[in-house]
Amino acid sequence: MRIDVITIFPGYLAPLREALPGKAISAGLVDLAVHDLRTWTHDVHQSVDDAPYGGGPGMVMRCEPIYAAVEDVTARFAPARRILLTPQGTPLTQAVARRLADECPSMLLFCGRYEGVDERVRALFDEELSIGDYVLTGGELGALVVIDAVARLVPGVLGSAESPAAESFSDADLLEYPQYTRPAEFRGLAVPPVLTSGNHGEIARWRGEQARLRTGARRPDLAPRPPGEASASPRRRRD
Ligand code: JB8
Repeated sequence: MRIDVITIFPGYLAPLREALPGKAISAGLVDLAVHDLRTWTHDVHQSVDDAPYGGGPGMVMRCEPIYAAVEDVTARFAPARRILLTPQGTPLTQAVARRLADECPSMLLFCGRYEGVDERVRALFDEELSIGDYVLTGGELGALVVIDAVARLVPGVLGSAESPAAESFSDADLLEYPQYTRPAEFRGLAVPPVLTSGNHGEIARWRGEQARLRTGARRPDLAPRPPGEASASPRRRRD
């Protein structure tokens, strides 16, 4: 998968060169290119923002550099999906990450800053994504999260043992069951005996039960609901 990111802070994307996404890049499974938006400015100050029409606090990102950048990257790399990170976007879920990994051989992510982008910029994008109901100072952290979640689903990035398909539960339906490794007893805390029993049927049953119990206790919003029962009421967004 090819991923292009446009930002005024290219250094913000550096963490992706570490750990698993970094391995995916080194292995050639993910091709990440980070572009500095100021490359597409022409004035001596390389300005990307201006005061809002109608007044009000802060600055708004200007159309011209963003259109030039997105059109240039599009002409060069034909991204299959052009995505704007914004608090007003569709919430990122595991299903969204899976869809992007399955459908997109390439994608372009644009990270805004300041009070946001000129409204006319939205027309450049196929999708708008939000990573949660809180307000960040810009889209870079959202891009990191989207890329991490999608890159681990690219075929070959995870080893076969840890591959999502090999797990007994899909990533998002249930919380993980409790995990243990050696020693069998640590500061008086023992590993549940079933895990050292060698009975793989019993172990799978125990893990499934623990995952369901944990999901019901901590994330009742994820728990399967009888048909017809209302889900939690949606909350209104401020930003
Ligand atoms: C300016 O919280 B966020 C987010 C916040 C932002 C911009 C983009 C995304 C641009 N503030 O997802």
